Amino acid sequence: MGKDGRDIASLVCARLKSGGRVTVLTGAGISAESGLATFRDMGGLWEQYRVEELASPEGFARNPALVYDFYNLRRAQLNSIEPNSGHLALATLERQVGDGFSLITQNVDDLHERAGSRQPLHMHGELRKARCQACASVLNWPDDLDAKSQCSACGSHALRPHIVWFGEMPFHMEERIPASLTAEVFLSIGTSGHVYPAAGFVAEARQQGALTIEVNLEPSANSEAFDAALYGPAGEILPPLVDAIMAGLSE
Ligand code: BV8
Repeated sequence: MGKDGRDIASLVCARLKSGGRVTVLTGAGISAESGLATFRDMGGLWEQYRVEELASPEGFARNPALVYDFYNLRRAQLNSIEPNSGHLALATLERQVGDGFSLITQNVDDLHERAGSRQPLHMHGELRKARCQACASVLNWPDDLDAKSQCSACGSHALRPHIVWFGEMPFHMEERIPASLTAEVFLSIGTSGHVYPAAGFVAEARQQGALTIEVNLEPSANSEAFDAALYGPAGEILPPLVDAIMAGLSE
């Protein structure tokens, strides 16, 4: 890790040593090295589909079978991929920092959990869950979902992917995300900064005095809001960065 990385690690340590908390926001980029397609990069999922047809209530109402299939395809992908070193490094940092650590993810995969993160805030929902439109129950759903799938709570056949679509309110916006944006360090990883309200979190954290850091392949759409940045694959950047932070905390 170069000088920039070491400098950033020491800045983070200085904040954490004085009792500071750290909030991490992740996007599709942290799962890219596990083999999950990102939305915007070459071959990104949205290039193959029009997003309005898929990730929106209107698209689901218009063609539920297409939307069920889109999520069934992505859910099935989860069975053949593993968390990568970026997910694992974040879980290590979480164990070190303890209660002062919050993880907000835009991702709907379960790779953070499988890497050992205890309770990521899935603001855009989760692929391996279904939600009943009749009784609002949220059910674990690791397999294919379709119009014939039955709710185990109320017996209806009105299950949808437990995913936040465009135009829908993201989860945890009332209390847990605002609380986590008061942290002293805000670390954004693998997100292009296009999708709101997530893309606005860095400005909120900065306004509250956070040290803001971006780790991404290239500058995101909101890169000017970050105090510092490390560009490259998260799976290569995060392990040495977390190691340097841990070393600094143990001095
Ligand atoms: C809402 C679930 C109201 C679905 C998703 C006009 C202007 C501004 C905003 C809007 C607008 N018109 C409409 C809006 C609002 C809209 C929005 O932001 N639209 C955008 C497209 C303009 N937002 C909404 O509708 C949201 N709801 O606003 O409700 C509201 C608001 C506030 C409070 C109350 C109510 C709902 C948005 C949620 C939509 N659902 N996901 C699904 O997954 O199928 S979003 C979806 O997009 C994914 O969750 C994904 O996370 C996200 C894409 O963003 P990224 O994660 O950043 O992924 P991306 O591919 O874009 O970038 C990856 C980055 O990683 C790249 O920069 C790449 O360089 C980098 N990378 C790649 N490999 C690596 C890497 N980095 C490091 N290492 C690597 N190896």
